[in-house]
Amino acid sequence: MRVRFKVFVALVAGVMAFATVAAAGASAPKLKVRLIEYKVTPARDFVAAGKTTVVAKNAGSTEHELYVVRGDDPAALPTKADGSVDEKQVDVIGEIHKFKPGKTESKVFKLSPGSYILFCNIVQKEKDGTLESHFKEGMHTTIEAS
Ligand SMILES: [Cu+2]
Repeated sequence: MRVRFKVFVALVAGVMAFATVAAAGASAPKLKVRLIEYKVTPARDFVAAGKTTVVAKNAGSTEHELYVVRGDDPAALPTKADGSVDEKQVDVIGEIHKFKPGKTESKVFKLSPGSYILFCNIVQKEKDGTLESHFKEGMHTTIEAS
């Protein structure tokens, strides 16, 4: 009887722990973002201020990454000679590191009210030796947190 009760208590505790974890995950709303050459396409261009889980899918055929920085105009971001954004001169909120085609990566970002630019900052060397900046090719978008 006593052993059974302990097993029962352990089971209840387990279920409660699972429910807590599930609830914590559910509390950060998701924003799906699709990455292809050379576009960043979010499911919507607004989120509630606070924590957002960005779920990025690499639907392209090369590696991509996703930076989240403060700002409302991609064209106004400071760039380097190769066309990529100068990460040291912008207000970086966070980054999903580069990942392979077909994969999905997610990360929680804490966004206070305001505008944010989402972009890929990979610079690729082409076969002919030229450098190709994904940002320069148009891999960016703007979202609003309110
Ligand atoms: Cu890219």
